[in-house]
Amino acid sequence: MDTIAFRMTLKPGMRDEYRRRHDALWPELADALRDAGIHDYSIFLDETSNHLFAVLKRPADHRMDALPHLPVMRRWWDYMAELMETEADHAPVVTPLTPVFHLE
Ligand code: RM4
Repeated sequence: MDTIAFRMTLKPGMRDEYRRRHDALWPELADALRDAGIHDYSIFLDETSNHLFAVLKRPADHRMDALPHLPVMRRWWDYMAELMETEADHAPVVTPLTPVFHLE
């Protein structure tokens, strides 16, 4: 099992709406994320920079690469695009984070 982390960016003033939408995460999207092998998925906001730090666990045989091709993922990214910095196709701008420390 791997833990990975990545950074995304929230647009200014969108914290409450971002949280509200994730509190009401579509069950169909939660199923798709779990089917891809994701679990223990958390997102933290740095309110000084608007950076979102996402951390999740996944097995070696995860299927996260398929997520951008799923209609439910594309619908979610379209829905979230007004709140987040995105690529032209509405996928969030993602910066992978390098692990530098871990304490069991
Ligand atoms: C985030 C972003 C990510 C997604 C989570 C559930 O705002 O869209 O891609 O995995 O929501």
